[in-house]
Amino acid sequence: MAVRTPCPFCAIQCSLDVNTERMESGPSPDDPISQGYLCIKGRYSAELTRHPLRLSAPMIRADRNEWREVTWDQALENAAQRLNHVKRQYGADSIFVYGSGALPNEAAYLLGKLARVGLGTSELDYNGRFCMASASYAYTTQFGLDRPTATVEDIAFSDVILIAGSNLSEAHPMLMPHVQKARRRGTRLIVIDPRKTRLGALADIHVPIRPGTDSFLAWGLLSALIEENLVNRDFITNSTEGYGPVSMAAQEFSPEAVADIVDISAETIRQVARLFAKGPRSLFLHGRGIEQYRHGVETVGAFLNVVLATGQVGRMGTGAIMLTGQANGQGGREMGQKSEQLPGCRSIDNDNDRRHISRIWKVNPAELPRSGRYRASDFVDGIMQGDIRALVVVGANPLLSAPNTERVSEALNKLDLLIVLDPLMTETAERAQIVLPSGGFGTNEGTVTNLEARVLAVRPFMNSAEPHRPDWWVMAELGKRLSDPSRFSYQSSLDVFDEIRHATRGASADYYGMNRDKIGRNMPYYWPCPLPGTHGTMRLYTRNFSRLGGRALFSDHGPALPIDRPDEQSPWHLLTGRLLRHYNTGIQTRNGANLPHPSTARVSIHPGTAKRLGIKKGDAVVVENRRGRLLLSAHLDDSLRPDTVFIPIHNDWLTNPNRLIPDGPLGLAKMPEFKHSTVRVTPGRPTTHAARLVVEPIRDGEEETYGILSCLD
Ligand SMILES: Nc1nc2c(c(=O)[nH]1)N[C@H]1C(S)=C(S)[C@@H](COP(=O)(O)OP(=O)(O)OC[C@H]3O[C@@H](n4cnc5c(=O)[nH]c(N)nc54)[C@H](O)[C@@H]3O)O[C@H]1N2
Ligand SMILES: Nc1nc2c(c(=O)[nH]1)N[C@H]1C(S)=C(S)[C@@H](COP(=O)(O)OP(=O)(O)OC[C@H]3O[C@@H](n4cnc5c(=O)[nH]c(N)nc54)[C@H](O)[C@@H]3O)O[C@H]1N2
Ligand code: SF4
Ligand SMILES: [Mo]
Repeated sequence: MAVRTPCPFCAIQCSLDVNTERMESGPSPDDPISQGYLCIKGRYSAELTRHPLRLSAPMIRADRNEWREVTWDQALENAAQRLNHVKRQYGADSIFVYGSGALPNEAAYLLGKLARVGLGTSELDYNGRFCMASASYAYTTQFGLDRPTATVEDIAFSDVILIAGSNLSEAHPMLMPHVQKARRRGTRLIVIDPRKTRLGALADIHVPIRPGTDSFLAWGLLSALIEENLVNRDFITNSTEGYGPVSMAAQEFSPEAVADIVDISAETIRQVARLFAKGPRSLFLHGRGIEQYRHGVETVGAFLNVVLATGQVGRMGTGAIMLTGQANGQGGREMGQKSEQLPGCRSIDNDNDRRHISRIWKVNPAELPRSGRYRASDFVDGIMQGDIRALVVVGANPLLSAPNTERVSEALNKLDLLIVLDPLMTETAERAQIVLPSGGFGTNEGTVTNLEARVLAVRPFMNSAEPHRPDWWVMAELGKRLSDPSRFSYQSSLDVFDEIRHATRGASADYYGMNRDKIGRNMPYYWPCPLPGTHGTMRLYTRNFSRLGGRALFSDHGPALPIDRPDEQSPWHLLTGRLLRHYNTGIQTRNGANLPHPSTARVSIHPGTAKRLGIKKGDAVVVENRRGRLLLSAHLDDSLRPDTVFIPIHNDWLTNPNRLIPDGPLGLAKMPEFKHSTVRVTPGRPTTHAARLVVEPIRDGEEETYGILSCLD
């Protein structure tokens, strides 16, 4: 039997047909994006159902004692009792709930309700803080909605594609055929990335920018547009506001003035500006490479200024696409697990929004908590200061994914109570007192919203006798035990979706008009979808923007440099990012049974730099700064700038680059500066057995093009 469900990995959400006898994933041939192909992660996704770390039952333990397998009823009772105990002792706000963009919409929605109604805590946030927070902030303030303006279909219709800070061929591989299709039509490709990735190698212009300086580049582009009279005056006058002061400020950042800062010639900057303005249809795509900086909001904002100044939005083949990362990174951020938001991207401070949600949740608006003091990016401070005593982590592995991991580890050890909901025994779960086998591929059910804001049905296919339960069910069961049970009685995930429709009615992320039966029959729905009988809006802003008054806003935030700067102690830029075959903290892919996973415990160094440092391919290398020290294997890579090294984020506890990443200061969106730090690199000597294993030579031959596999033969 084949069950149709989306891929458990990236936000493209390619549809899979899972053969449940052979337990194998194949592509759904009629999927509009993947069209009969899959990347290697999707192809081998069914490995997750036989993952060696898959939990076999709910587990509890007293403090550091041995784990004990228990029934669901015992586990839920125990969780509720221990949470209530912490709440009685230290107050509701001593409990921090940490959600995830891996959760389906129903689970993300109920997680927010569980925190705010079940526990009554204001301390709620999710791992999307690490992912989409900068882009969300910029799109919401400048355009009005937290969503890309265009869809994947627009890629093939554009004449110029500008891509900044995205490793598309590894992180969103199934978009590559769409870029290739455009290229065959003659579309020009510009890629801004300090590394010449495979996408960069394809580009007409690759811009190997100095890390962390993209905001200067974007202001330089705007300045060139103004100076060369390439701005779209009609569009600016009719559809935007705030241009006057921004155009004045731009004069300071001419291509010549920023060239040294960004380490790109003024002529290249002008060339990029001209191409983008002339289009005729230009599209801007971006990933975490420009967003995961303290000034991510400012940088995205400066690029959106370029889109607005040239009027490249609202027509087919134009617009701005933030390349959302996690499976439900889009839905996850509009369902109300974000500290400052209620479902539908409603504001937790807006009285009308509070009244609307209070009515749906049957609580008094005055009782609805407000935004907490801490976010996913600084909950560690809350624990260290004794404000947070209990942590509930659902669908995330913050011990590896949060910055400054040594401090995260110290904080987890300080907690009175840690509860983790995950299909796998993660590094974070190993520190917990209660671990619940919740959700994940094959178990979960509900809906997800992909990077186009298109809603898809998630279907379970595992044997119902196994101990894993869908996340929505676990939230509802916990909710019933923590507060008035009637607030959490749902017969199925369909009931939860129905509540989501009403909760988001009239909000910016409006799901009210969607029909759950039809989503189940694979009909496409995009939000905003306010009217039943319609299918929502694919391409936004064809007439007006969604801000009050209908105009887009130019961002007046000036450019800024990264937190860490190279000096004698730490002369090299460190970049972090992804590899094709692995996923995020690697918990799902490092330990896979059959997937041929290369070692990730490596640091990529430019061959010239390696030579200067006396380092050869496969040598043990120490990469360190004042925050920590890693022993890695040297990987020589001439796609890097000579002043830059790169470490993948998928590594285990000992080799994880987040040991070196600053955990503050945080910027407007409270995004840590994940992409960058500065380090010293020296030849190392493996002294322990564990270290010798780490520096095993890297296998070659892992380079099939973008890992895209034809799976229909
Ligand atoms: N294979 C795979 N795919 C994934 C994931 C995965 O773990 N593995 N994770 C998913 C998730 S959650 C996310 S968020 C996305 C992330 O998708 P991407 O953002 O595309 O991936 P990253 O590798 O994090 O970073 C992208 C690029 O930013 C560049 N970069 C670093 N610093 C700078 C800078 O200062 N300026 C510029 N212009 N570029 C810079 C890096 O060199 C890198 O090539 O991928 C999703 N897809
Ligand atoms: N230095 C550095 N650090 C980074 C980044 C970077 O580029 N550089 N990127 C950041 C980004 S963009 C992200 S998104 C984060 C990711 O950080 P995390 O989310 O902490 O990392 P994952 O490995 O994706 O962990 C997801 C967990 O959710 C579980 N899971 C999957 N599906 C389900 C489900 O349906 N239900 C439940 N309950 N659990 C589920 C998986 O088994 C896994 O344990 O890392 C951030 N950290
Ligand atoms: S591109 Fe690969 S990882 Fe992303 S959804 Fe498609 S198959 Fe899954
Ligand atoms: Mo992400």
